[in-house]
Amino acid sequence: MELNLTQKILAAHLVSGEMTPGEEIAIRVDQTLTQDATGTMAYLQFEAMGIPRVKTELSVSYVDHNMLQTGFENADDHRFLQTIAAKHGIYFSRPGNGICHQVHLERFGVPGKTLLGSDSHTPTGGGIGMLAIGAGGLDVAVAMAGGPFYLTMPKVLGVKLTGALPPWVAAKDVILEMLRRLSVKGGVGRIVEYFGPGVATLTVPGRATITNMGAELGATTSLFPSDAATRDFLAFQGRGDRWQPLAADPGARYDEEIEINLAELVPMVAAPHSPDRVQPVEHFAGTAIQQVSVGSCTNSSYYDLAIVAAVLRGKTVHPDVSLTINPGSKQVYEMIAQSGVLGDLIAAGARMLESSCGPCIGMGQAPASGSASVRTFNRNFEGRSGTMSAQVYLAGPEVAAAAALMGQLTDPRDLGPLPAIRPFTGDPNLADQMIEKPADDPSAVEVVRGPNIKPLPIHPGVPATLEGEILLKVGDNITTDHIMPAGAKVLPLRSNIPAISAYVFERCDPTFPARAQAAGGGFVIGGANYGQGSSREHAALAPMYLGVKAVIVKSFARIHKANLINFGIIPLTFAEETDYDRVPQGATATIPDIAAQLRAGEPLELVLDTGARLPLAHDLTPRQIAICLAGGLLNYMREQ
Ligand code: MIC
Ligand code: SF4
Repeated sequence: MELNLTQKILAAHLVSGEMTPGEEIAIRVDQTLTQDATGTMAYLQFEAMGIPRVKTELSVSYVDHNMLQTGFENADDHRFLQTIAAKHGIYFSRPGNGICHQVHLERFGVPGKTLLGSDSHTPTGGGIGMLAIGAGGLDVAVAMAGGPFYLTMPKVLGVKLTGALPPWVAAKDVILEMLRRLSVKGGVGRIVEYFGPGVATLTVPGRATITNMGAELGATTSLFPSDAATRDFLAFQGRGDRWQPLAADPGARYDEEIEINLAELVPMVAAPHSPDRVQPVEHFAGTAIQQVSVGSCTNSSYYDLAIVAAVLRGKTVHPDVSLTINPGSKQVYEMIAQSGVLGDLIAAGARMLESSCGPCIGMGQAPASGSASVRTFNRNFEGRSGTMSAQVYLAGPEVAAAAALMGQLTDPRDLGPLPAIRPFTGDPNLADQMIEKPADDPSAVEVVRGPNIKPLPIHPGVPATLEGEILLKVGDNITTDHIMPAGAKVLPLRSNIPAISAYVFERCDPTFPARAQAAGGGFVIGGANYGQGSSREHAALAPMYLGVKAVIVKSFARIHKANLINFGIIPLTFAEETDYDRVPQGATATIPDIAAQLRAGEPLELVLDTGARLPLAHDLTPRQIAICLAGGLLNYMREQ
């Protein structure tokens, strides 16, 4: 039978289950990655499993998020990560070496392998034909311990690309077009596989931009074939031996199929405050802009920075605009330094930042009150920039460069012909001096823990009947940035669940943590696509610590739902979506006999003190039910 590329890679890694959409499957994980903001928890969990050395082919720990060191916390965490990596067989990418996804693509990714990363943008690896999936830190810890990764077999959405991008139109516009068509929930339960004659016209970094931001579709991952461009990319990285050609079989079928003619795309932006509010930039032409930020795991490759430099060359950033640049990796930084791109940027007045996530996760560069910012990033959720009143537009580097020059949103096609970028002809420096190999003698390594690293809270286990207050009712598309904000103030507390819990739902209702604790816990009610966005398991761990017992919504985003299960919060949905309207915040509720009913596969009910009895639904597998009832995956593993 003809297989598409997704099916081929999954079949080669299948440990259990049937590859029928909707069925639970388990796959072998070849590589893992973590970043610092999720990594400290992941390694504490790995440590708790008592496995001396990782069992994957390769595991890498990156430091790229918590790079502002306004107190001791982040630096302490970096030292913890460095020492625990050395001890347990994990490569360590030092702060300054770059953003995990960019560095992994350059230095470690391999076509046809599986990669599990504790960051939702792990699918960046799909740009070289890797099946790369984002997950919570605990799932990554299990993979490092040699366990398989469980997921619901997604549908495969084939996207046929035809034509070629016109001048000034970017790979970013391809994924913005996908978001315009499908929305932030259109990819849920799907792997997006690109194919067709248009693929060959896209560079590997361009493909990686597209698979990276496929996370914003809610997709499990996105995947490109591995072809001549992939071979050249790996050869440039001195890793040509890792290349193999990979593509769907001729005549292979997809569960769903759409087509994008690249030649018909125009420069676009995603308007505030959602990555799917996409329109051609010309609709917003003239909107005054006060900040332009180029970087993030979506758009921080050599070309992305070189095109900005080419637009600005010999000119100065508009007086109303602050332009910040984060090169995606040390390699990219060295390349722009050698080619003269860096000099052009500095001369034009760009504010050069380090190779890190930076403003993308609110680690500095919060915009001015009520101002507008154009960012080449992937998320523009309200408040994520660090400024609640900021208006953030997402765009490709061409649109960002035009805004930096003109001080307003401008269709870059109005700037005239596309300027030539400075070519890179130098030495990309493949020595990896900033990547440390694991220690030969683990017993000689002492793991250093700072005072901010607190032990993991333990779930008490699920009682026979759940009882509590409806603590909070929120609407559709609630992001993990709503549930557990990031940014310069909160991120340093990622290793300290009691402390970080004080910020749960800060952007929806800052009284939530105190109320939840005073009420002895309870329930959260949400709309559709609850928990979209980041993979941060803190959005489950901290609510668990505050006593949240179940979350009842219209529908869930994939990673967050898995994280809720992993930490013993039961993810339920309304059997009738309209029942959402019948649950008032503040009511007292019970879910009678939940443990017995779940085990027996019997229906559940939410019984309110208003007298209403609302039927609930779930699609938990028996394994997931056992995990929930044990109070999470760590308890469950201990029981096994
Ligand atoms: C993000 O982009 O939101 C993050 C920060 O990279 C997160 C991970 C985290 O919260 O640490 C992600 O996307 O998974
Ligand atoms: Fe870092 Fe932003 Fe990418 Fe998340 S989306 S990994 S914060 S650059």
